[in-house]
Amino acid sequence: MARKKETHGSSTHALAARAAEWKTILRKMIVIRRFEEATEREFRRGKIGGYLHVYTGQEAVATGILATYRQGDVVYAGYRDHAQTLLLGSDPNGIMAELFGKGNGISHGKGGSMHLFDAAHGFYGGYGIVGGHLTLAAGSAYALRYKETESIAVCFFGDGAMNIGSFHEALNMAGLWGRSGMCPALFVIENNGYAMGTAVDRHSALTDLGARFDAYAIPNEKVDGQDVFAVHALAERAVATIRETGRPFCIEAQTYRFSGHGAADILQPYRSKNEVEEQKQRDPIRLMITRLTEEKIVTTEEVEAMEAEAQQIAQRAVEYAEQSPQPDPAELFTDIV
Ligand SMILES: Cc1ncc(C[n+]2csc(CCOP(=O)(O)OP(=O)(O)O)c2C)c(N)n1
Ligand SMILES: [Mg+2]
Repeated sequence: MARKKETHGSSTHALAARAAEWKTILRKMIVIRRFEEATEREFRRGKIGGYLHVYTGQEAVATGILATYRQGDVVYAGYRDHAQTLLLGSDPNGIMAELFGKGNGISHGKGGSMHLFDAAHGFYGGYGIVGGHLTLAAGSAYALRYKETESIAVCFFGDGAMNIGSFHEALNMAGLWGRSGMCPALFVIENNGYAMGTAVDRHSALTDLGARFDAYAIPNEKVDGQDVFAVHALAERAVATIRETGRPFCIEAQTYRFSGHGAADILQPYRSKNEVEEQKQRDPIRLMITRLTEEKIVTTEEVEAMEAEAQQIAQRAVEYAEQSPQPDPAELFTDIV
Protein backbone atom coordinates (compact mmCIF):
# COMPACT_ATOMS: atom_id res chain seq x y z
CA MET A 1 0.00 0.00 0.00
CA ALA A 2 2.60 2.50 1.13
CA ARG A 3 4.61 1.72 -1.97
CA LYS A 4 1.72 2.49 -4.29
CA LYS A 5 1.42 5.96 -2.83
CA GLU A 6 5.06 6.69 -3.29
CA THR A 7 5.92 9.04 -6.14
CA HIS A 8 9.41 10.36 -6.76
CA GLY A 9 10.48 12.03 -3.57
CA SER A 10 7.03 12.47 -2.08
CA SER A 11 6.42 10.00 0.70
CA THR A 12 3.40 10.53 2.93
CA HIS A 13 5.63 12.15 5.52
CA ALA A 14 7.21 14.54 3.03
CA LEU A 15 3.77 15.51 1.72
CA ALA A 16 2.40 16.38 5.13
CA ALA A 17 5.45 18.47 5.99
CA ARG A 18 4.73 20.73 3.05
CA ALA A 19 0.95 20.76 3.19
CA ALA A 20 0.60 24.52 2.71
CA GLU A 21 2.82 24.46 -0.36
CA TRP A 22 0.81 21.64 -1.97
CA LYS A 23 -2.41 23.51 -1.36
CA THR A 24 -0.96 26.57 -3.10
CA ILE A 25 0.12 24.40 -6.01
CA LEU A 26 -3.31 22.79 -6.29
CA ARG A 27 -5.00 26.17 -6.17
CA LYS A 28 -2.78 27.41 -9.01
CA MET A 29 -3.51 24.38 -11.17
CA ILE A 30 -7.23 24.89 -10.71
CA VAL A 31 -6.93 28.59 -11.61
CA ILE A 32 -5.10 27.66 -14.83
CA ARG A 33 -7.81 25.12 -15.75
CA ARG A 34 -10.70 27.55 -15.19
CA PHE A 35 -8.86 30.39 -16.91
CA GLU A 36 -8.17 28.23 -19.97
CA GLU A 37 -11.78 27.07 -20.14
CA ALA A 38 -12.85 30.71 -20.07
CA THR A 39 -10.47 31.59 -22.91
CA GLU A 40 -11.91 28.80 -25.05
CA ARG A 41 -15.45 30.04 -24.39
CA GLU A 42 -14.48 33.61 -25.26
CA PHE A 43 -12.79 32.45 -28.46
CA ARG A 44 -16.04 30.72 -29.49
CA ARG A 45 -17.95 33.91 -28.69
CA GLY A 46 -15.67 35.74 -31.11
CA LYS A 47 -14.12 37.88 -28.39
CA ILE A 48 -10.61 36.49 -28.86
CA GLY A 49 -9.13 36.70 -32.34
CA GLY A 50 -6.09 35.09 -33.92
CA TYR A 51 -4.74 31.95 -32.34
CA LEU A 52 -5.45 30.36 -28.99
CA HIS A 53 -3.60 27.35 -27.56
CA VAL A 54 -4.59 26.20 -24.10
CA TYR A 55 -2.67 24.27 -21.45
CA THR A 56 -5.54 22.04 -20.27
CA GLY A 57 -4.15 18.65 -19.23
CA GLN A 58 -0.57 19.88 -18.91
CA GLU A 59 -1.00 21.97 -15.74
CA ALA A 60 1.26 19.84 -13.52
CA VAL A 61 4.29 20.53 -15.73
CA ALA A 62 4.58 24.31 -15.53
CA THR A 63 3.13 24.41 -12.01
CA GLY A 64 5.52 21.82 -10.58
CA ILE A 65 8.49 23.44 -12.24
CA LEU A 66 7.75 27.09 -11.60
CA ALA A 67 7.16 26.37 -7.93
CA THR A 68 10.98 26.56 -7.83
CA TYR A 69 11.01 30.08 -9.33
CA ARG A 70 13.11 32.69 -7.58
CA GLN A 71 13.05 36.39 -8.28
CA GLY A 72 15.65 37.16 -10.94
CA ASP A 73 15.09 33.93 -12.87
CA VAL A 74 13.85 34.36 -16.43
CA VAL A 75 11.26 32.15 -18.07
CA TYR A 76 10.59 31.49 -21.75
CA ALA A 77 7.75 29.55 -23.34
CA GLY A 78 6.34 28.81 -26.76
CA TYR A 79 2.91 30.03 -27.77
CA ARG A 80 1.12 27.78 -25.23
CA ASP A 81 2.02 30.36 -22.63
CA HIS A 82 -0.97 31.37 -20.49
CA ALA A 83 -0.13 29.00 -17.63
CA GLN A 84 3.45 30.17 -17.20
CA THR A 85 2.37 33.80 -17.17
CA LEU A 86 -0.32 33.16 -14.57
CA LEU A 87 2.10 31.15 -12.43
CA LEU A 88 4.68 33.92 -12.42
CA GLY A 89 2.12 36.28 -10.96
CA SER A 90 1.00 38.39 -13.91
CA ASP A 91 -2.43 39.88 -13.39
CA PRO A 92 -5.08 37.49 -14.82
CA ASN A 93 -7.10 40.54 -15.90
CA GLY A 94 -4.15 41.86 -17.92
CA ILE A 95 -3.59 38.46 -19.50
CA MET A 96 -7.22 38.10 -20.54
CA ALA A 97 -7.24 41.68 -21.85
CA GLU A 98 -4.23 40.77 -23.96
CA LEU A 99 -6.07 37.80 -25.43
CA PHE A 100 -8.92 40.19 -26.27
CA GLY A 101 -6.38 42.46 -28.02
CA LYS A 102 -7.10 45.34 -25.63
CA GLY A 103 -4.86 48.28 -24.84
CA ASN A 104 -4.32 47.38 -21.19
CA GLY A 105 -3.36 43.82 -21.98
CA ILE A 106 0.06 42.80 -20.69
CA SER A 107 1.59 43.23 -24.17
CA HIS A 108 -0.55 46.34 -24.81
CA GLY A 109 -2.83 44.39 -27.12
CA LYS A 110 -0.14 43.71 -29.69
CA GLY A 111 0.91 40.23 -28.68
CA GLY A 112 -2.27 38.25 -28.20
CA SER A 113 -2.34 34.73 -26.85
CA MET A 114 0.98 33.64 -28.34
CA HIS A 115 3.06 36.63 -27.35
CA LEU A 116 2.45 37.35 -23.71
CA PHE A 117 5.32 39.23 -22.09
CA ASP A 118 5.89 40.45 -18.55
CA ALA A 119 9.55 41.05 -17.76
CA ALA A 120 8.70 42.51 -14.33
CA HIS A 121 7.46 39.05 -13.34
CA GLY A 122 10.33 37.22 -15.05
CA PHE A 123 8.33 36.20 -18.09
CA TYR A 124 10.45 36.86 -21.16
CA GLY A 125 7.85 35.80 -23.56
CA GLY A 126 5.70 33.44 -25.40
CA TYR A 127 6.95 32.83 -28.94
CA GLY A 128 5.08 31.78 -32.07
CA ILE A 129 8.14 30.65 -33.99
CA VAL A 130 8.28 27.06 -32.85
CA GLY A 131 11.61 26.43 -31.11
CA GLY A 132 13.03 29.86 -31.92
CA HIS A 133 13.12 30.88 -28.26
CA LEU A 134 15.60 28.21 -27.20
CA THR A 135 18.43 30.35 -28.52
CA LEU A 136 17.17 33.30 -26.48
CA ALA A 137 16.97 31.20 -23.33
CA ALA A 138 20.51 29.86 -23.77
CA GLY A 139 21.79 33.41 -24.29
CA SER A 140 19.91 34.67 -21.24
CA ALA A 141 21.38 31.89 -19.12
CA TYR A 142 24.86 32.89 -20.23
CA ALA A 143 24.14 36.54 -19.44
CA LEU A 144 22.86 35.70 -15.96
CA ARG A 145 26.15 33.97 -15.12
CA TYR A 146 28.23 36.60 -16.85
CA LYS A 147 26.63 39.14 -14.51
CA GLU A 148 27.55 36.85 -11.62
CA THR A 149 23.99 36.24 -10.44
CA GLU A 150 22.60 32.98 -9.08
CA SER A 151 19.57 33.21 -11.32
CA ILE A 152 18.66 30.69 -13.98
CA ALA A 153 16.77 30.61 -17.27
CA VAL A 154 13.86 28.20 -17.64
CA CYS A 155 12.73 27.32 -21.13
CA PHE A 156 9.50 25.44 -21.92
CA PHE A 157 9.00 23.98 -25.39
CA GLY A 158 7.07 21.20 -27.10
CA ASP A 159 8.18 17.92 -28.65
CA GLY A 160 7.66 19.45 -32.10
CA ALA A 161 10.05 22.31 -31.31
CA MET A 162 12.92 19.86 -31.23
CA ASN A 163 13.02 19.54 -35.00
CA ILE A 164 13.97 23.10 -35.88
CA GLY A 165 17.59 24.03 -36.52
CA SER A 166 17.71 26.60 -33.75
CA PHE A 167 17.00 23.84 -31.21
CA HIS A 168 20.31 22.19 -32.10
CA GLU A 169 22.20 25.48 -32.32
CA ALA A 170 20.94 26.53 -28.89
CA LEU A 171 21.76 23.22 -27.25
CA ASN A 172 25.21 23.03 -28.73
CA MET A 173 26.06 26.42 -27.26
CA ALA A 174 24.34 25.54 -23.97
CA GLY A 175 26.38 22.35 -23.68
CA LEU A 176 29.57 24.18 -24.56
CA TRP A 177 29.02 27.10 -22.19
CA GLY A 178 27.84 24.68 -19.55
CA ARG A 179 31.24 22.97 -19.51
CA SER A 180 32.64 26.06 -17.87
CA GLY A 181 29.57 26.66 -15.70
CA MET A 182 28.26 29.46 -17.89
CA CYS A 183 24.81 28.21 -18.83
CA PRO A 184 22.42 27.88 -15.88
CA ALA A 185 19.43 26.81 -17.96
CA LEU A 186 16.60 24.37 -17.33
CA PHE A 187 15.17 23.08 -20.61
CA VAL A 188 11.70 21.59 -20.20
CA ILE A 189 10.32 19.39 -22.96
CA GLU A 190 6.53 19.46 -22.70
CA ASN A 191 6.14 16.17 -24.53
CA ASN A 192 2.39 16.00 -25.10
CA GLY A 193 2.73 13.38 -27.82
CA TYR A 194 1.86 15.63 -30.75
CA ALA A 195 3.08 18.55 -32.80
CA MET A 196 -0.24 19.86 -34.09
CA GLY A 197 -1.65 16.70 -35.70
CA THR A 198 1.61 14.78 -36.00
CA ALA A 199 2.44 12.19 -33.35
CA VAL A 200 5.98 12.04 -31.97
CA ASP A 201 6.79 8.76 -33.74
CA ARG A 202 5.82 10.39 -37.03
CA HIS A 203 7.89 13.57 -36.55
CA SER A 204 10.97 12.44 -34.69
CA ALA A 205 13.63 9.98 -35.88
CA LEU A 206 14.53 9.35 -32.24
CA THR A 207 11.43 9.04 -30.08
CA ASP A 208 13.42 9.14 -26.85
CA LEU A 209 13.34 12.92 -26.84
CA GLY A 210 15.33 13.56 -23.68
CA ALA A 211 18.15 11.43 -25.08
CA ARG A 212 18.76 14.02 -27.77
CA PHE A 213 20.30 16.18 -25.05
CA ASP A 214 23.02 13.54 -24.61
CA ALA A 215 24.37 14.68 -27.97
CA TYR A 216 25.09 18.08 -26.42
CA ALA A 217 26.45 16.80 -23.11
CA ILE A 218 23.37 18.03 -21.23
CA PRO A 219 22.05 15.69 -18.52
CA ASN A 220 18.39 14.83 -18.90
CA GLU A 221 15.67 13.01 -16.98
CA LYS A 222 12.12 11.98 -17.77
CA VAL A 223 9.19 12.49 -15.48
CA ASP A 224 5.48 11.66 -15.44
CA GLY A 225 4.13 15.10 -16.32
CA GLN A 226 0.69 14.29 -14.89
CA ASP A 227 2.14 13.74 -11.43
CA VAL A 228 2.84 17.17 -9.96
CA PHE A 229 4.65 15.66 -6.97
CA ALA A 230 7.12 13.91 -9.25
CA VAL A 231 7.56 16.98 -11.46
CA HIS A 232 8.18 19.19 -8.48
CA ALA A 233 10.64 16.80 -6.83
CA LEU A 234 12.69 16.52 -10.01
CA ALA A 235 12.53 20.27 -10.63
CA GLU A 236 13.77 21.06 -7.12
CA ARG A 237 16.72 18.73 -7.54
CA ALA A 238 17.52 19.95 -11.06
CA VAL A 239 17.22 23.65 -10.22
CA ALA A 240 19.43 23.33 -7.13
CA THR A 241 22.14 21.70 -9.25
CA ILE A 242 21.82 24.25 -12.03
CA ARG A 243 22.13 27.17 -9.60
CA GLU A 244 25.14 25.60 -7.98
CA THR A 245 27.04 24.46 -11.07
CA GLY A 246 25.93 26.86 -13.82
CA ARG A 247 25.33 23.84 -16.02
CA PRO A 248 22.20 23.17 -18.07
CA PHE A 249 19.77 20.33 -17.44
CA CYS A 250 16.79 18.94 -19.34
CA ILE A 251 13.52 17.60 -17.95
CA GLU A 252 11.34 15.65 -20.36
CA ALA A 253 7.84 15.86 -18.93
CA GLN A 254 5.54 13.30 -20.50
CA THR A 255 2.12 14.85 -20.59
CA TYR A 256 -1.04 15.16 -22.71
CA ARG A 257 -3.18 18.02 -23.93
CA PHE A 258 -6.91 17.50 -23.46
CA SER A 259 -8.03 20.22 -25.90
CA GLY A 260 -7.25 20.48 -29.57
CA HIS A 261 -3.90 21.87 -30.69
CA GLY A 262 -5.45 25.30 -31.01
CA ALA A 263 -8.99 26.58 -30.82
CA ALA A 264 -9.45 25.90 -34.55
CA ASP A 265 -8.54 22.21 -34.15
CA ILE A 266 -12.09 20.99 -33.73
CA LEU A 267 -12.22 17.63 -35.51
CA GLN A 268 -8.85 16.30 -34.29
CA PRO A 269 -8.70 13.53 -36.92
CA TYR A 270 -5.24 12.47 -35.75
CA ARG A 271 -6.43 10.94 -32.47
CA SER A 272 -9.47 9.01 -31.29
CA LYS A 273 -12.01 10.14 -28.72
CA ASN A 274 -11.17 6.98 -26.79
CA GLU A 275 -7.55 7.98 -26.56
CA VAL A 276 -8.48 11.37 -25.13
CA GLU A 277 -10.95 9.83 -22.68
CA GLU A 278 -8.35 7.35 -21.53
CA GLN A 279 -5.81 10.12 -20.97
CA LYS A 280 -8.37 12.11 -19.01
CA GLN A 281 -8.36 9.32 -16.45
CA ARG A 282 -4.97 10.74 -15.55
CA ASP A 283 -6.10 14.33 -15.23
CA PRO A 284 -3.27 15.93 -13.22
CA ILE A 285 -5.67 17.96 -11.08
CA ARG A 286 -7.85 14.98 -10.25
CA LEU A 287 -4.77 12.90 -9.45
CA MET A 288 -3.51 15.58 -7.10
CA ILE A 289 -6.86 16.05 -5.38
CA THR A 290 -7.21 12.29 -4.87
CA ARG A 291 -3.77 12.03 -3.34
CA LEU A 292 -4.13 15.07 -1.10
CA THR A 293 -7.56 13.96 0.05
CA GLU A 294 -6.31 10.46 0.86
CA GLU A 295 -3.50 11.99 2.86
CA LYS A 296 -5.99 14.31 4.59
CA ILE A 297 -4.07 17.35 3.45
CA VAL A 298 -7.12 18.93 1.81
CA THR A 299 -10.82 18.53 2.47
CA THR A 300 -13.59 18.44 -0.12
CA GLU A 301 -14.78 21.81 1.19
CA GLU A 302 -11.37 23.34 0.63
CA VAL A 303 -11.27 22.04 -2.93
CA GLU A 304 -14.75 23.45 -3.56
CA ALA A 305 -13.62 26.82 -2.26
CA MET A 306 -10.60 26.75 -4.58
CA GLU A 307 -12.88 25.91 -7.52
CA ALA A 308 -15.22 28.78 -6.69
CA GLU A 309 -12.34 31.23 -6.33
CA ALA A 310 -10.78 30.10 -9.63
CA GLN A 311 -14.11 30.47 -11.38
CA GLN A 312 -14.39 33.97 -10.02
CA ILE A 313 -10.86 34.91 -11.12
CA ALA A 314 -11.59 33.73 -14.67
CA GLN A 315 -14.99 35.44 -14.77
CA ARG A 316 -13.61 38.71 -13.44
CA ALA A 317 -10.83 38.59 -16.03
CA VAL A 318 -13.35 38.19 -18.83
CA GLU A 319 -15.42 41.12 -17.56
CA TYR A 320 -12.31 43.27 -17.24
CA ALA A 321 -11.16 42.37 -20.74
CA GLU A 322 -14.56 43.12 -22.20
CA GLN A 323 -14.71 46.55 -20.60
CA SER A 324 -11.14 47.45 -21.52
CA PRO A 325 -10.42 50.01 -24.24
CA GLN A 326 -8.99 49.21 -27.65
CA PRO A 327 -5.25 50.02 -27.97
CA ASP A 328 -4.31 53.58 -28.76
CA PRO A 329 -3.29 53.73 -32.47
CA ALA A 330 0.02 55.32 -31.34
CA GLU A 331 0.79 52.00 -29.64
CA LEU A 332 1.47 50.57 -33.10
CA PHE A 333 4.86 52.23 -33.05
CA THR A 334 6.11 51.29 -29.59
CA ASP A 335 8.20 48.23 -28.63
CA ILE A 336 8.56 47.13 -32.22
CA VAL A 337 12.33 46.96 -32.54
C1 LIG B 1 9.13 27.66 -37.27
C2 LIG B 1 7.69 27.22 -37.26
N1 LIG B 1 7.33 26.16 -38.03
C3 LIG B 1 6.04 25.76 -38.03
C4 LIG B 1 5.10 26.42 -37.29
C5 LIG B 1 3.67 25.93 -37.28
N2 LIG B 1 3.36 25.26 -36.03
C6 LIG B 1 2.68 25.90 -35.07
S1 LIG B 1 2.48 24.95 -33.72
C7 LIG B 1 3.34 23.67 -34.38
C8 LIG B 1 3.53 22.38 -33.62
C9 LIG B 1 4.43 22.49 -32.44
O1 LIG B 1 4.26 21.38 -31.59
P1 LIG B 1 4.95 21.25 -30.19
O2 LIG B 1 6.27 21.91 -30.23
O3 LIG B 1 4.91 19.81 -29.83
O4 LIG B 1 4.04 22.10 -29.21
P2 LIG B 1 2.56 21.83 -28.68
O5 LIG B 1 1.62 22.58 -29.57
O6 LIG B 1 2.32 20.36 -28.70
O7 LIG B 1 2.54 22.40 -27.31
C10 LIG B 1 3.75 23.99 -35.66
C11 LIG B 1 4.50 23.07 -36.54
C12 LIG B 1 5.52 27.53 -36.53
N3 LIG B 1 4.67 28.22 -35.78
N4 LIG B 1 6.82 27.90 -36.51
MG1 LIG C 1 3.64 18.75 -28.62
